Amino acid sequence: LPLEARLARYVVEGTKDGLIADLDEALTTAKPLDIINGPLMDGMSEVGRLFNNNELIVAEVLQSAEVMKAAVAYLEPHMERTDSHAKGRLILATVKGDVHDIGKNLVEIILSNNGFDVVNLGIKVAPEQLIQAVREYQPDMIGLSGLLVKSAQQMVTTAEDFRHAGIELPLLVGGAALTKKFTLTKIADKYDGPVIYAKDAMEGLDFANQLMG
Ligand code: B1M
Repeated sequence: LPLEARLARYVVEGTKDGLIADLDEALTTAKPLDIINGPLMDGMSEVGRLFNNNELIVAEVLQSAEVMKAAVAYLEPHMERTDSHAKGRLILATVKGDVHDIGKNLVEIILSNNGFDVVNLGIKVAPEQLIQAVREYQPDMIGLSGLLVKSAQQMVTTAEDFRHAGIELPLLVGGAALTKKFTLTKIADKYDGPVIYAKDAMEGLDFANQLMG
């Protein structure tokens, strides 16, 4: 198999045998982020498709996620980083009821490599925990991730709770089940500050730079 197909296959099959050697080979010609956004994401999309067709069980998807995480962890030290720091602080979380964290963690890596101070609150983070964290960490921006359809609704609820708590910080949202339209209508409707939808982590960085950089 060609290199790109092999990289996608590690994710689909949930195996790490040979992964590092192939990542090293890929790094000789491609940038770490292009490896993630290209073959590794292709593998994850295939996992999603197979899972949707009941051809994979949750335990297998979990193994795929492990491979993806291991690959991202291996690639991270090879990523470009800027020397500038203290551009601003962002608190980041996967919303209540949702355990998906690979995309959120990618946002953390990319923003922290580019001079932002990121406080990663983890997964299944309830609005009250977020409000508490805003008070504790005094961020310049809040980032929410969620992949389930119900997570999009949870973001609306979270935005509403922020409004009641008087929080108007820029709110960056992303995740597979969200759309720009949903963000600008449903979420923004319940929030007093700016709400920005990012389709991927790089777009998240662009917005963070525009707002805080
Ligand atoms: Co789940 N899962 N999963 N899953 N899973 C999806 C999301 C699903 C679409 C699969 C499918 O059916 N085709 C489906 C959702 C259906 C729906 O709601 N419509 C689904 C389901 C149903 C479930 C369970 C309910 C299954 C079950 O238990 N029966 C369960 C939910 C548990 C829960 O959350 N309460 C579940 C569990 C899991 C695992 C634990 C096994 C595992 C997650 C492991 C982990 O994250 N640690 C898992 C996985 C791996 C997936 C798929 C296959 C891949 C997700 C992923 O990591 N993608 C996924 C199918 C798919 O997405 N195609 C699926 C790679 C990642 C880099 O992309 O997170 O989208 P993503 O991030 C992107 C952008 O979205 C964006 O940037 C990233 C790219 O740069 N982005 C942001 C994300 N957050 C951002 C925040 C930002 C900015 C950009 O700013 C703050």
